[in-house]
Amino acid sequence: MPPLSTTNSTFPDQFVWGAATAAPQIEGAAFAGGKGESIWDRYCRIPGRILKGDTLDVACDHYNRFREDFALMRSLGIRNYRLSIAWPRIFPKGDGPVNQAGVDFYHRLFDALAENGITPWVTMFHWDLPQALEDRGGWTDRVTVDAFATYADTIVKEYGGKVKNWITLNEIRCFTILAYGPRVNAAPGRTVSPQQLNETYHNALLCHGHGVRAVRAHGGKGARVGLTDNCDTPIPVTETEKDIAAANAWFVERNLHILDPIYRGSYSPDYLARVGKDAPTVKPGDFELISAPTDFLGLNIYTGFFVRACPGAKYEDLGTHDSYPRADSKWLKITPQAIYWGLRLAHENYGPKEIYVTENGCGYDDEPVVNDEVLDLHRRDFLRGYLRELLRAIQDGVPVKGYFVWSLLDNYEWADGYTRRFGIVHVDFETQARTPKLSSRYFAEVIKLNRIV
Ligand code: GBH
Repeated sequence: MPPLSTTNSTFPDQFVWGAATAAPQIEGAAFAGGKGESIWDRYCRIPGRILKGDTLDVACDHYNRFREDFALMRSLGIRNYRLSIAWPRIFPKGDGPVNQAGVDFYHRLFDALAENGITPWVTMFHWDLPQALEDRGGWTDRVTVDAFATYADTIVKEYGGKVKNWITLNEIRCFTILAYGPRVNAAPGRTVSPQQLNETYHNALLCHGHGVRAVRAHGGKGARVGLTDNCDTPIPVTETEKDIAAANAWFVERNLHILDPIYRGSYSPDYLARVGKDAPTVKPGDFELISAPTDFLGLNIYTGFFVRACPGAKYEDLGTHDSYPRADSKWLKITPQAIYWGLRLAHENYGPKEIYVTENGCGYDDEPVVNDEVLDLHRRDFLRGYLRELLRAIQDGVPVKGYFVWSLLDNYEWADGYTRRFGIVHVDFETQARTPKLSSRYFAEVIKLNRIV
């Protein structure tokens, strides 16, 4: 047999391979160790909001099992781990007194990572706002911005010796627009006026700025920081000039309210025309804070929307038929090209120095363990297809430096509870047994050989 050609499937040297999680989705111990209540701890108890009424109380019990989980990561050869710190574990009321037990917990966790040779990539905020802050206005009020500034300073000072890669916020639009908008599907689930809604993400952008400021001030040597955004991603129906131009127009329209302030230091005239009297309040100094230079952009890319050129309009968004292939997560159409176009359009429009795919993966319902195995060939195929398109983006000049699979473990999938499983490692939520799925073995091989296998 001729040798396998690997020239077209090999990733650049030093490419960062990792797995991602978030504190509220895996830690459990929701009311232990002095942790304060988060908006999700409250929201998940509202009848009808969460599939099967699942709560975050126990989740993967990672709070008590992190050593075992890190040993498993190590055995799979996963050397980079994106995790989040639970704000209410550090400041149970959002601001005010620090909870020393929470501070100590993450010290132990970072030490255990180091012992296993795993590099942490730490998200400061992955949606678990302290409920006490929500009671004072939450994301609609600058009280949250002030509290976040203190929180960011505190954690960067505390852990800066152990953590060099910081991500400020995860997916601003999900904890603002989806949480305070007209079609609520996230905590706190409080619909506010259109003007207030625009304040929510302006406040989130300010927090991002404070996160960057905190890392520059206290991060120490080699500290780096960026935002993780989940840009809406179009796919040109044909990869031809006219459809690509249409896709680009769609991309700009759908993402400018978050990426323009960060990369250009202002809201664009198009955005301001669109929101009119509902524009957020911008105070002197806001944009200096928001647009402070970052080291990288994190992108979570799961799915795309098909767009084509349209006479007389900027684009046509085609929507998809029910029969379009998707994961069990209903919103997740299987569209490998989304990762190519999301990366490429972010690069062409905003030119971040480096881009990391901070999440990509798929949620399926029913992956039974049989003979100590989960044969998730659907996930293996999903990952392989997306990695191919990611590599194409690199080959076309997009500076993608790393990829984190979502997720290490099956976990609490927000409004979908424990039903939609995203892990490359299966979790039995009755016994807390972990079983690596076939996809984790596949991913381990990709990491080891640094190429698509
Ligand atoms: C990410 O969100 C999150 O960062 C992560 O915590 C999460 O577990 C992971 O992806 C998998 O979902 O039901 O129509 O209201 C991904 C982006 C945006 C996808 C909100 C689900 C809800 C669509 N998410 N969306 S809908």
